Amino acid sequence: MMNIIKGEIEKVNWKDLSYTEFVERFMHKNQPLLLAGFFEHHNWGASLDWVTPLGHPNFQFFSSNFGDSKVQVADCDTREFTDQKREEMLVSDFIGRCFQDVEGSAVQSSNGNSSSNSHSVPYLKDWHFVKEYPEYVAYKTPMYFCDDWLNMYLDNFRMHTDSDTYQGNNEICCSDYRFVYMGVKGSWTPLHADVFRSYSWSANVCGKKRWLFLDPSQHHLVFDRNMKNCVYNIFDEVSDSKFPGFKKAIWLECIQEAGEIIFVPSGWYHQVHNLEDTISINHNWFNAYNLSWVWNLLLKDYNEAKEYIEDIKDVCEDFEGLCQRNLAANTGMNFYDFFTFISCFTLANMVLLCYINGTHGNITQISSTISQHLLMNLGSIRKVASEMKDKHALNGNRDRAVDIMKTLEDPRFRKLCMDIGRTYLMIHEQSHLSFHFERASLIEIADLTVLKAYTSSQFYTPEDLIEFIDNAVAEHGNFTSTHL
Ligand SMILES: O=C(O)CCC(=O)C(=O)O
Repeated sequence: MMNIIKGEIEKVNWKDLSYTEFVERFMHKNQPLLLAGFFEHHNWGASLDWVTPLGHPNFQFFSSNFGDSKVQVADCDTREFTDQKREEMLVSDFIGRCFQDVEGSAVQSSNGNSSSNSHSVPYLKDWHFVKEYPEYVAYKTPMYFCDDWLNMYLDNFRMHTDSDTYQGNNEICCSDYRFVYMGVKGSWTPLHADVFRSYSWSANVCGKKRWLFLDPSQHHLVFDRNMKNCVYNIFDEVSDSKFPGFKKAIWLECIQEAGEIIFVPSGWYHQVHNLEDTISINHNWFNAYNLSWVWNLLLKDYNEAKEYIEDIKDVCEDFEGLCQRNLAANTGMNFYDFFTFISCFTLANMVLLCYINGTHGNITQISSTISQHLLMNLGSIRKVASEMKDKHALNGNRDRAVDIMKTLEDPRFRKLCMDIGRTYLMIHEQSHLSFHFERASLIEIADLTVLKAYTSSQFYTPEDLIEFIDNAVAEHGNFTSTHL
C-alpha cells in the first residue's frame, strides 16, 4: 500500500515571482512549483472557448471545431508494457466515449482513480494542438517557460538527422512537445519521468488534478533490483520482494486547481490523477539549466541499447550505427541528433552575442543581461560537450558533420536565431530593442566573417565544439557561471 506523503509542493502567486527568481529558486535548483493566479491576469482563448460557464470542459466546442482531428486516447484501466494501452481515434469519438462513460457507473476511490466500471476510462493525451491549429491562438506560453530550446528547434528543424529513423513515425508525432490533455474524472497517468528528462509545465484550463512527486535522489526506490522495471501505479499493492525500496519512498503531493500551473523539474518521477473532468496544456522543454540531464539520459539509454544487442556485435557490420538507430527509436534522439542540436545552439548563441556586441558596442545594462544569458548558455553547452568527450561519444566520427557556413546561411537557422533573440528580449524585459532586432539583416545579425575565423569549417566531434566555443568566447567575453 501507499507509503509516506511527506509534504506539499511550494505554491507561489505569479505576481510574487520574477523571472530571475523563478530561475534561481526553481529551474536552477530543479524544484517543483505550483504557480497560482496566472490565469486571472492573462486572457487565454482556451479559458473562454474550452470551458462552459459552470467550469466544465466544453465538449460541444471541441466536437464542432476540432472533431475530425485524430488523437491518441489512453484506456486508463489497461496497462500495456510501461504505459496505458492507447488507441487512435477522432476527437468526436473520444467525446462520445466520455459521455458513454458518464452514463456508465464509474466509482471513485480515495486516490482519485476509478474502479469497478464496465466502461474503460478514456484519456486524450499528447495532442499536438498548436502544431495542428497554428492559426487558432488558444494560449501563450507563460514567460517563465519560454526559454525552450526543444520547441524552438523543432519549429525550424527536424530532430532526426538520419531519415531512416522517421519510418513508422508520422510527421506530427515528433514535430513538437506542446500538448493538450483531456480526461474525465478518474482518468490518470502512471508513474513516470518525462521524455528526455526535460522540464514540463502543465496548466489546468479547467478541472482539478492530484500530483504525486518523487525527488530524483530517490528514484531508485521505485525500481526493481536490476533498475529495469519501474512501479506502475503507486496506489497498487506493490510487491516488497520485487521493489524492496518502495515503502521508503517519500512523496510530495499537490492538488492543482483550475487556472493553476505546475512546473515539473527534470527527472522527478510523478503520477497524476484527474479529480474532475479536466483539460490541461502541457509542454516539455529543456535549456542550459537541464541540458546535462538530457545528455545523461542519452548516455544511459545508449549503454542499455548496446548491452541489449551485445551478442550480435561480432556479426554486425555497423554495430555502432545500429545502437544509434535503436537509441533514436527508443529515446527520441541519438548522439548525432543531440550533437547537431547543441552545435546549432552554439552557433545561434554566438550569432546573437556578436550581434549584441556589434550593435551595442558599449554594452548597456540592458544588453549585458542578454549577453550574460548567451554566455551562460555557451558555458552549459561546453560542459555537456566536455562530458561527451570524456565518454568518447562520436569519437573519430568523420561521416556526419555540422557544416558551419551552411548552417549560418540556412534560412531555418536564421529564423531560429530570431526566435531565440525575440524570446530573450521578452523574458529580460528589453522589448524596446526589438525594433532594431526585427529589422536587422542576416549580415548584421550573423557577422559571418567574424564567426568563420574561429575554427575549422565543420563540427565532427565534441572537441571541435569545445575549441570553437573557447575561441569565440575568448573574443566575446567570459562565461558567466552565475547559474551553473
Ligand atoms: O496530466 C497528466 O495526466 C500527466 C501530465 C504529465 O505527466 C506531465 O506533465 O509530465
